[in-house]
Amino acid sequence: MTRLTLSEQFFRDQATHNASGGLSTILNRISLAARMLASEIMRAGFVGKLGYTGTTNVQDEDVRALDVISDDVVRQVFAQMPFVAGIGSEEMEDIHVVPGGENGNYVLTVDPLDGSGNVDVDGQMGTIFGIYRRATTGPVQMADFQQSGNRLVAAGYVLYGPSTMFVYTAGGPVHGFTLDRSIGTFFLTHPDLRIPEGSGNYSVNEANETKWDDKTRDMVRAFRMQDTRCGKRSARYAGALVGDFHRTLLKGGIYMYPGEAKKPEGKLRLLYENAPLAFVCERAGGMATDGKQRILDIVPSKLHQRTPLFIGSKGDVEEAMERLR
Ligand code: FBP
Repeated sequence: MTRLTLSEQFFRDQATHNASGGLSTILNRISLAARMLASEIMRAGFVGKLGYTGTTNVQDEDVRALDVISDDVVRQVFAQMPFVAGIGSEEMEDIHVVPGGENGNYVLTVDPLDGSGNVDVDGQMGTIFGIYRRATTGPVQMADFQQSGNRLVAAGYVLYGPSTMFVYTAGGPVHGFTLDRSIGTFFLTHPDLRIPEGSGNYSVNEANETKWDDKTRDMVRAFRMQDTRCGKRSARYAGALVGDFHRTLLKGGIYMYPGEAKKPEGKLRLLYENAPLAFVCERAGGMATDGKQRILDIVPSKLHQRTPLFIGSKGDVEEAMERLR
């Protein structure tokens, strides 16, 4: 059976959405970055690229060697990319103006290596991306990124696990592709993904329980005690948002990163983590909120703005929200 390749699917989406040739070119570049990163991750142990660099990033988080490598890959792959004017990245403090992208119609948001804490233990990691049409003309500026997730043109993620998967939507169905490493090509393996209802796991770092407010604590306990309309749920937590979300997308359930009493905005970033995954989740029939409102309705004010995240099967997210009211 000859499977569609990623590029062929992109061209189909482009035709459906009358997207300029730029969109499929951008998606193909993201696919190139994904294949480069998959190779870097596989070789990191051989070439001494595990562990920390001894520096911290704009998030005041310890930077790992692979964080630097993933940032370099994104910069290289998008340099002289005429369709992308600017990039908002977890690893860059300010907007990255793309050399040669002055006339680009799009901006890219990216978490180059999500779950980098898993690199030393050969755990799941990912890359998350979102693509917006520019909101302004002239030099790229913050206003181009101050768009709600409703205005995303395309979004998705790459999962580096036992296999490397590329999952995206261009506003229509969500499609999953698996990398054939022997020929460096992604092939369609999961067409038109739909998130199941009434099944799956709940996924949250319960070690944070003492930091939550009472309603959050009671809500998570209800899932743990299987005392919700969602019935029996096992706990799963990969420590990598992309891995936990991908399992939730395929099996159903809910992933939560709640706000904390002292950090009500939580840990995860809106522009390059929560909004792209919310776009995928809703196009697959699921739901994503910050506990009160749709993630996709939130207009970012800052590049690295954080929000709480409750994402997954509609029934699970609705139950979590009812218990948080
Ligand atoms: P980054 O690794 O890109 O900073 O992403 C944040 C993250 O690692 C998520 O991937 C993961 O779900 C979460 O933090 C884990 O946080 P914690 O260790 O606090 O549970």
